Amino acid sequence: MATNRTFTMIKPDAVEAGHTGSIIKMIEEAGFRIVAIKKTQLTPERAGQFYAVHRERPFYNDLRTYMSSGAIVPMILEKENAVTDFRKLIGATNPAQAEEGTIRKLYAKSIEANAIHGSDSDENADIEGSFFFSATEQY
Ligand code: DGI
Repeated sequence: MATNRTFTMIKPDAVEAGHTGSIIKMIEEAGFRIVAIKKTQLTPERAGQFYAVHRERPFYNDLRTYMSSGAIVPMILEKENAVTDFRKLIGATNPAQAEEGTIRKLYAKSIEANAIHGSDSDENADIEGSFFFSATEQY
């Protein structure tokens, strides 16, 4: 099976609460290789660009404000079936519906402050990874 890549970011609620290390440990123990990683903070404008697909949704403004409210830890990850397996590892968008043992079940506070992002397709993984990392930052 082909190795491929996904994009993730640990969101402001989880970084602020000091869960970065525990979440990275879960990711590595699930067999993902970290290709790129950094700590940064989005402006409201950049957060809006990242979530542009949701711009017509009622929660868009709140999401932009929340995603720019503190530091985030974006990463590019590699594994067989990376996109699908990573979505399983993080669990449902709403932590109340996330399965036991998933990152969101363990660490998310709410549907908005839900601890972590995971790309939903190979194409979006490429687009989102390039949003944060240049080609020379991916090893
Ligand atoms: O791919 P996901 O992050 O699981 O979910 P998504 O792409 O549908 O939504 C992106 C983010 O937008 C999600 O992680 C949190 C936020 N969001 C999604 N649905 C709602 C929401 N925020 C609020 N407040 N209410 C929602 O219904």
